[in-house]
Amino acid sequence: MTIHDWHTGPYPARVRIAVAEKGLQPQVRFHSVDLLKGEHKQPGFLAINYSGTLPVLELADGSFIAECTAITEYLDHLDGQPTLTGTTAFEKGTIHMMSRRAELEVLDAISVYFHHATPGLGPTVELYQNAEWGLRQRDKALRGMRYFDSVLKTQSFVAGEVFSMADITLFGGLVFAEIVRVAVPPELSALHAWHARMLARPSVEGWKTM
Ligand code: GTS
Repeated sequence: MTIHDWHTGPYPARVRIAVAEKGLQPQVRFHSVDLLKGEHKQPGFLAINYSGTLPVLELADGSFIAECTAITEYLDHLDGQPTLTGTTAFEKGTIHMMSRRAELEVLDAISVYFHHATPGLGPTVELYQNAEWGLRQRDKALRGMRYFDSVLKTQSFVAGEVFSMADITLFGGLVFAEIVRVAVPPELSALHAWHARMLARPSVEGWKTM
């Protein structure tokens, strides 16, 4: 399998962590797509992912799967023993709900802030910017952090008592927040404690060096 990504990107981090959680590193080759040069917006890349985003998983038969959630589902089912996306109907539903919520309320919101209210990936890539929209999304992300702090006050992980894809998604949000210097408010102690537990996971420790 080949994963087309950018080694420090927050969304790529989600898939790199999933690869490590599943112990799939020996089966994966990484191919770097230069975001700063806008390679992800060139026709060659758009042919494999219409959305022009990273990461993209390329399979041996030449097919492609884009979107972190979809790639994580695929990887999680390779050995028939899903550990990241749940096994029962309730687990699967809850994990998808919380992962999507982490995208909507934190990760995607921070991403919009980055692309609209900061220089983002530079003038070659950022053809339209709306700073007010970006700042609103930063504030949305801060509200999202408060929500997840309240969730983590009553349970160990984002989707319950078991580590899952939803934790990886929220972690991606905090990776992006750190890059753009949106600090997690200090009083969100449950979110900080969860983040420290995430940083101690071998899959997370290793994602940058993969
Ligand atoms: N919904 C997509 C997913 O979940 O895969 C979003 C992917 C995404 O936004 N990826 C970023 C990207 O391609 C990569 S990174 O910023 O995390 O490194 N951004 C480039 C752009 O121009 O939007």
